[in-house]
Amino acid sequence: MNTDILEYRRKLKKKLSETRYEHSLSVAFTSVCLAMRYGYPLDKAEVAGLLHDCAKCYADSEFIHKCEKHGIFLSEDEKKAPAVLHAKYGAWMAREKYGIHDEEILSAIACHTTGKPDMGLLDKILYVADYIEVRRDKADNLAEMRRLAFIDIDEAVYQIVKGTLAYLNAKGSPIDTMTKNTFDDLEERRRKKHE
Ligand code: DGI
Ligand code: FE
Ligand code: FE
Repeated sequence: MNTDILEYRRKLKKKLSETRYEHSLSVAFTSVCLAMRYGYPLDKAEVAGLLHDCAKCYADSEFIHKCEKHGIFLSEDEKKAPAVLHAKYGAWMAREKYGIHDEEILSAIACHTTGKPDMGLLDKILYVADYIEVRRDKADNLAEMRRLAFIDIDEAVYQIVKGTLAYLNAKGSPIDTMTKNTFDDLEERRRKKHE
């Protein structure tokens, strides 16, 4: 048994609110299920899921200062969309505070909010697990995404990014270039696959 995971859990539980900790556990378990389905190492999926929101112990307004303090580069539109910053800062915390050095885990945490072009399997697993985990109840396409996730993960990622962009546009929220780039990359791949 990987005892590190128990240590990560103890530490995380002290840092996060009860509901955020429950969400993190749930994302870990959902990531493991998707890893079983798509043939990815279960232990890495579990750690990525557990720690993906480890920076959510801070308010969005704190991240710009924290990133500057630790020399983490932020683009201008990242600064305008602070909701995305806990992912980048979370990857930094996973490395520095939890001792995670696996680049696939760090990548998945860093891009779990916006996605990124050319996502790897763990990036996709975490992105989808974060959206479909059992405690989520807001999005109206949850039932369909929960089904699709286990049939075609690429299509699930595409649909979730598309829905997120529509939701942000409707709210008038600033869109991070990375979210847009993720969508363009996925559309291009989808077009090639279907032609
Ligand atoms: O941290 P969680 O709540 O578990 O989920 P998350 O990290 O996926 O964050 C979800 C929120 O991030 C959701 O309300 C959509 C928002 N988001 C994703 N891409 C962008 C964005 N918000 C802005 N402003 N701009 C983006 O590009
Ligand atoms: Fe998050
Ligand atoms: Fe999350």
